[in-house]
Amino acid sequence: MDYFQKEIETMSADQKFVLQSERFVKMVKYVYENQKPYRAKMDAIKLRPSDIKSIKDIWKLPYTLKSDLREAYPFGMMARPRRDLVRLHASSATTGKLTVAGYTMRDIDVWAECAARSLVMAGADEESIVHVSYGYGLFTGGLGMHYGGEKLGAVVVPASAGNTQKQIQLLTDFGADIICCTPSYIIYLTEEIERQGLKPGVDIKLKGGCFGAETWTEEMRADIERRLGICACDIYGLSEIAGPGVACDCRYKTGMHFQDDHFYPEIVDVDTLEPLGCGKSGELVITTLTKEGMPLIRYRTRDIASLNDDPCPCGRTTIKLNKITGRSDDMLIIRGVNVFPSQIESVLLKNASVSPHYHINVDRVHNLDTMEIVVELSPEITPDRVSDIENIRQKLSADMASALSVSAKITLVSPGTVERSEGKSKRITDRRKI
Ligand code: DLL
Repeated sequence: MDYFQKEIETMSADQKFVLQSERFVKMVKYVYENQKPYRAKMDAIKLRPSDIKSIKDIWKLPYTLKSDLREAYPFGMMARPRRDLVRLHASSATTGKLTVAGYTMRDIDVWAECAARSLVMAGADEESIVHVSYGYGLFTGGLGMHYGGEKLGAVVVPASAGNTQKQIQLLTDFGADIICCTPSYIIYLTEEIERQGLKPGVDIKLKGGCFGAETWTEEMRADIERRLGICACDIYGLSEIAGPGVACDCRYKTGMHFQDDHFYPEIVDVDTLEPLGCGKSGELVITTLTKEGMPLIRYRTRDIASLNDDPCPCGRTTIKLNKITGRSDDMLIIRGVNVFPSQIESVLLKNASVSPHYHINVDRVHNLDTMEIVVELSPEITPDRVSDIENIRQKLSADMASALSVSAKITLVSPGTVERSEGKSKRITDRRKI
């Protein structure tokens, strides 16, 4: 199966422009009439829905911020009365209140369609068994991929997160060909599969997976693909917009195909908020084009990424989202230098002596920022002498300093000692904020 909805996924640029413009003009009017906080923003700059003629006018509109959602907590951003909503999801903010999202039946349906498109991109079809190890609950990962799998007509195994031994038993007994979980969890599962001597392709029948909800690097992808013999697709989403499936890689991995008939992406400069063209890295801003329950116009996601419009051999014509490199609020400023955890991960994964399990500790000692990277030695490394470990440490230190332009203390620990995560991993402890 090549596509889930071919006509939409391979639409020409002209058709796309017409469709996006039609939906966008309607959306602005709908939001103005039904979402008070945004109406106030438009009124404040004397902008009327009739001033918006096509998607090209998007720059005229104000941004919606995470803080707008928090101020309207819990239901102030809903554009429909409660009787029209059928589901609530929420994601925990590091700074207190939950960010809540409400969905109508149609919103759930559109989201399931996008998740189904994503599963097909990862290699699924109606014959597939889709094993979902994302958590089911307020987090959108589990239910999002679940409904996507059902929409596709596949068999869904709602394993949810946790209980790794049971997950492996289900994978071997049911023979799932597609798995959905976080990248850090698939690494953990892979280790366990290897430890039990199970053979990918023989005992484990996986062919592909949709891995997302946290940043991960190309090096991590290569590691997963090599060890499991699968096609590892990056999948992006956020509960405020729709959960997993807003964008997803196809097997060519030329960037995540952004479902731009439903969600319109922009990249803006983090400081000046000037819109940036393809290839330039900045904050991802998303406008929903069809959402009913909680539509959002120019929502600043805080995610840092870039877009590309290069043709993809798969034939899909959507704009593509390059890998998320971090969140603007995840960015560490160490002695004045900007550092993203993904840069650290890249360096670690290029070094065969260590494994991709790490934790970053940041502190301030005598007014000076310090950064420690605690990383596990690779299980294959059995150093005979203390000097072997010291050599690995020195090499990593030097690689890190040249990649980050700032020095870090490297602490090597034994395999299996860095805490594993079943959902989103928490890789940073910043004591400067405690
Ligand atoms: O994480 C939805 C999701 C579930 C996406 C499963 C993919 C797979 P939230 O909990 O609302 O929703 O968190 C959204 O997670 O703004 C990003 O910072 C981050 N994120 C999501 N997908 C990716 C990805 C889900 N592929 C926040 N790469 C987003 C990097 C991601 N970060």
